[in-house]
Amino acid sequence: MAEETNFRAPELPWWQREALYEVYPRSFQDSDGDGVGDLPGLLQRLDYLAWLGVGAVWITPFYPSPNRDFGYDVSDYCAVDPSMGTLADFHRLAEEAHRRGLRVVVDLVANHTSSDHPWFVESRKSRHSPRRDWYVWRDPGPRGSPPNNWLSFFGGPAWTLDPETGQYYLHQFLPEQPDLNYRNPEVVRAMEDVIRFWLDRGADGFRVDAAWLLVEDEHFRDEPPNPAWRPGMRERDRLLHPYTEDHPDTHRVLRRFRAVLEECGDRQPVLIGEVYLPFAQLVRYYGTREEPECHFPFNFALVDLPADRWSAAELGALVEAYDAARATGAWPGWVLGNHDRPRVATRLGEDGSRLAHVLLLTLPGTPTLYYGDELGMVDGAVDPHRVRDQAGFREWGGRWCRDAARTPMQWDASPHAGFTTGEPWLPVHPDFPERNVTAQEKDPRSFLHLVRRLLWLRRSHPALVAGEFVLVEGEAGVLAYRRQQGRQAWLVALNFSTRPVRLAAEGEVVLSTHLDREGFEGNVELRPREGLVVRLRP
Ligand code: TEU
Repeated sequence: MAEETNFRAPELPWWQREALYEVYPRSFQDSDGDGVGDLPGLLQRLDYLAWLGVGAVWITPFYPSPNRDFGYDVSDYCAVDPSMGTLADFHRLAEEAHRRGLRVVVDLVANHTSSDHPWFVESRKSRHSPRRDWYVWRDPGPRGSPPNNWLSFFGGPAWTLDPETGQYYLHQFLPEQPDLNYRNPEVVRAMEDVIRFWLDRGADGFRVDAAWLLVEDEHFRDEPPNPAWRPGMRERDRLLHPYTEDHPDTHRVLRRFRAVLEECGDRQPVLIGEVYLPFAQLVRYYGTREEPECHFPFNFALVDLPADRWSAAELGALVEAYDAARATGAWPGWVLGNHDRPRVATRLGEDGSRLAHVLLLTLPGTPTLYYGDELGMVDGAVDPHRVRDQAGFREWGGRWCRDAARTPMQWDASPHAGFTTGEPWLPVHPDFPERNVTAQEKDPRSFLHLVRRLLWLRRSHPALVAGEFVLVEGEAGVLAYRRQQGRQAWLVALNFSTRPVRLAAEGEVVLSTHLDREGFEGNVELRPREGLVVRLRP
C-alpha cells in the first residue's frame, strides 16, 4: 500500500509518533483454552497489531490478583498472575514486540493494592505494625460511624472498619482495594521500585491508574453535596470531590514517578495519567518543564461526550478549548474508548464511530484506540444474573456494566470467534460470525481497513501528527480543519449532519469513511455522516 511507509521524524519521540492500542488481556487472545486471555495469546497477535499500524500496546493489569476488580486489585506488583502467564512470558512478549517495532506500556495500579497484598496483610495486623502507615487508617467517627462521608466509586462508604484493630481503612474503590498512603515516603519509594522492576524487564512506559486520586485531604473533611446530582447519575456523584480528587500533593508523587523514567535516558519511557478531570485541572498533570509529571494525561472528553452532543460545533469548541488549556503547547492525548465505558460504536453507531476514528487519528497528539473498536465492535448484552464485574454494575446502579465493553476480541467466525478453544470468561458478542478480523480483512471497505488506512496515513505524514491544526469555517454540521506542516497540507471534513453538504476542496480525496472515494479530485459532496481526508495541493 502506498501509505505503508514509516516516516521517521527524528525530532519526535516514539510516544508522539505512534498510536497507542489498549489491550484488555483477559479478552484479547487465550492461548491455553482456559477461557481467559493471556500474555502468550497476546504474543500470538503481535503481527496483527504491527499490520494494523499501531506503534505501542498498553496492556491492562496482568499481575497476581484475586480479580475482585479483574486485575486492578494487585496482590504482587512484581509478578504475572498464573492465569496470564509468567514473567518469562512478559519478557518474551516485550522482546517480540520490540522486534516488530512495537512498544509495550504497562498499567501502574498505584492508588491501591489488593487487600490480599502482603503489605496490607501486614498493615492490618496491628496499630503498631511497621506497615500500618502504608495505608490510610482512621479512628471511627461518632457512634462508631465511618470517619467522614467519603463515598467509593463502587457504592457505599469509602471506609471499612477493621474489627481487629478498631479503625477504618480508606478504599476509594472496593473494600478489597485499600488505598495506599502517599504521604508516607516509604510508599513512594516502593512504587518507584515497581516502576524500575518493569523498566528492567522491557516496559516502555506506564499508564498510571486513577492518577488523580493518589492523595486525599489530610484533614479528612466531609465532602459537600453535589447540587447537580440527578437520579441516574452515579451514587458517588451525590458529592463533589474537593478532598478525594486532584489534591495538590498528588503532583509531588507523579513527579517522583517521572523522575524514575528520566533515569532511562534515550529509551524515553512514557508516563501517561488516567485523569478524569476538566481541562483546566487536567493540564496540571503535565507538570512543568522544570518539574515534569505525565508526558500526557489521557483526555477523556470524547469518551464522556454524550452522543447527542457529537456535533461539528461542540467538537470544534472542544478541540479549541483543549488547545487553549494546553497553553504551554503540552502534547495532546485523545481517547475514544476504554475498558470502563460503553464502546464508541454503541454510543455513536457505526457511521458515527467511523467519523470519530477519522477525528481521533487526524487530531494533533497521541491517539489511543481500544481493542475491537477497529472492527466497530459494540457492547455485549449482559445477563444481570451472570455479571462478572459486580463492582462496575453497582457503580452504574445496574444500568450498565463494564462486562459489556470487555467481551472477547472477534478474530474469525470459528467457535468463540477464535478467542479461545475453551469456554470464554465472558460470552463473545453474537455478531462475531460477520464482525471479525478475518472477514473485515477481506472487505476493502471495512471498518478495519478504514482504521488501518488512517493509522498508516498518520504514520506516513508528520503533518497529521504534529502539524498545525486550523479549524476551517464551513457548512453547518461539518467539522472541517486543516493540518499543515511545511508544504504538506491536509483537509479533514466530517459531516455530522444528516444532509449532504458540498465541500470546496482543492485537492485529492485520499480517504473517506466508506473507502469509496479515493482519488476523487476537486469539489465534492459530503454525504450525510461521511468524513473525508483530502490532500491539498501545495
Ligand atoms: O478507573 C478509575 C476511574 O477512573 C473510574 O472512574 C473508572 O473510570 C470507572 O468509573 C470504574 O468503573 C481505573 C480503572 O480503569 C478501572 O478499571 C478500575 O476499576 C479502577 O481504576 C480501580 O483500579
